[in-house]
Amino acid sequence: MHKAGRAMAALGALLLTVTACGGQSGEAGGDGQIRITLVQGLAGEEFYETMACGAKAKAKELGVTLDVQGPQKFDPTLQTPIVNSVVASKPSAMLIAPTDVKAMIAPLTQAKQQDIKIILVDTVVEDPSIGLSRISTDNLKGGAAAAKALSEQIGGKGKVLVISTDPGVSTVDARIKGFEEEVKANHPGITYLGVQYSHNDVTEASKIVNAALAKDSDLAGIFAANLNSATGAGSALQQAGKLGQVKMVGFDAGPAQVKQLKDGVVQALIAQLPGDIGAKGVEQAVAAVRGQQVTPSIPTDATIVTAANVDQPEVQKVLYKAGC
Ligand code: T6T
Repeated sequence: MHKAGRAMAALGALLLTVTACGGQSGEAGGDGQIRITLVQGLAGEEFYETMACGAKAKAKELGVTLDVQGPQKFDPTLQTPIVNSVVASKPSAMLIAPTDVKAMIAPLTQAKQQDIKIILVDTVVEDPSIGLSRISTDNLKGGAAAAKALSEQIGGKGKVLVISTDPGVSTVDARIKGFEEEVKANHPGITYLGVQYSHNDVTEASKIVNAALAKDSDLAGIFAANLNSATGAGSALQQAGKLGQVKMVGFDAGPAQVKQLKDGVVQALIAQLPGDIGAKGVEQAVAAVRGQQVTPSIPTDATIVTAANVDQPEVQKVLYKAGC
């Protein structure tokens, strides 16, 4: 082969090699395109849809590709196969809200071993080595704020029940801890009835409230630790004609919850900033892929929404949306 010919052949071969390995996970693709996948805790739910909107807007701004996937139930057995298929698609980075602190460690360890940059948004896993950055509401503080708001509503005394999703979900577990510590420390007049779990099911949450009302007709207050628990608890209070008689504080600010607030079913909502969490997640993922500084822990704010401030423009901005 002519010398020049041989050189061209060698160059050709070299080019081929680069393209082949350019698609490595954890890096920008051969085309320099950074590809990120957001794995939600629950597809279609307003908290995670609002998060996806924030992530998409930031991805567009930074010129990176983002796709969004999520399970039909907030369940690690449904989220794991999604993570496995994402890993097989070799993205540069993955944003994920793990649905269980233990069960999601194994699939995420696989992703990490494939050098996929992992950013934890909203929830976390127990293994601190997973997640280059963890971005979430300060849920302990949020739970304490809910206790203060509820205690104010019931005049600091009476029976109080907490409704959560499932043990092993880092966010709601922290909210309960914050709530219980605040009640124990500063609200001696409150009789704490403990926490019951709705498995993130609206109907189940309603059943729990109906049973609680049958057992304790003098129930004074309810703290519902997330969107579906709150929506279900609220509709049970409405059906039982307990509006305003049993006070409620709910975490999150989905459309159904905002309607319940305006109807006087619930007295206060703790609105997180899921859009912010999504946007910051993309920022940290891009920084990680580009080998730049990554911030290990980013707490995001929350806003107490009441019937008095819900129509204010700055509060309207934090209410969750079903789509972008
Ligand atoms: O409260 C949010 C989220 O923060 C939590 O981790 C799971 O439940 C929600 O998505 C609301 O349903």
